[in-house]
Amino acid sequence: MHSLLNQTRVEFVRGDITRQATEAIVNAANSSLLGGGGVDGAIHRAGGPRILEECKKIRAQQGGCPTGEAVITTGGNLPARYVIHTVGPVWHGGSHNESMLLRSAYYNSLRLAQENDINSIAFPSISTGAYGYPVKQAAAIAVAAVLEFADSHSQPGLIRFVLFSDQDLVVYQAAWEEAVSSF
Ligand code: AR6
Repeated sequence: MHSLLNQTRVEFVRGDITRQATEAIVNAANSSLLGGGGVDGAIHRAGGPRILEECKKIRAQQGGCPTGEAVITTGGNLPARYVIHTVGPVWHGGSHNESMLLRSAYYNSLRLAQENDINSIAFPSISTGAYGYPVKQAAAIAVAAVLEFADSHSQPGLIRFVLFSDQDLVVYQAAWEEAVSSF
């Protein structure tokens, strides 16, 4: 499914983020930037050691990546030229600023892409795996952040959500339709 908003195309697909040929893919990282399981593990495995080398340099400069913020590295051996590493919040029941931090993770990733003149970007479902964020609530925040960004920026011209299951794909598509209809 896709949808056009001003000059931005927003797509929803089921797939593996490491296979995406967008200019950048987003990693659901942790603050250490040293890798982990889930999407993070898959990206480092597929992209090779150059990604971790650059993560370590960033860590040496700024001591990791706070929750809600984003940093950029090479894509190494991936089809994508860049990886934008962002850190979503761990779900603690919803009253620990989780929604604001999740929104920031998406928004700051898009801002970093735009600053680097990146014209296409793919997102996974940040925080809904190991970090336990309920997927319906996370999807509503993710699509709202994208809608808000695309409304005021013409770049990236392509924003793709890459969901790992059909179930998540349906949830994200429904969240998008709901958000667009009430925007
Ligand atoms: N492509 C697309 N989506 C994927 C892939 C893939 N290759 N692999 C998993 N998913 P998670 P989080 C989905 O746990 O919740 C790591 O250890 C997965 O099914 O990767 O933000 C980090 O180092 C789920 O829907 O990210 C952190 O410590 C979604 O991606 C922590 O996990 C996110 O799951 C971050 O946890």
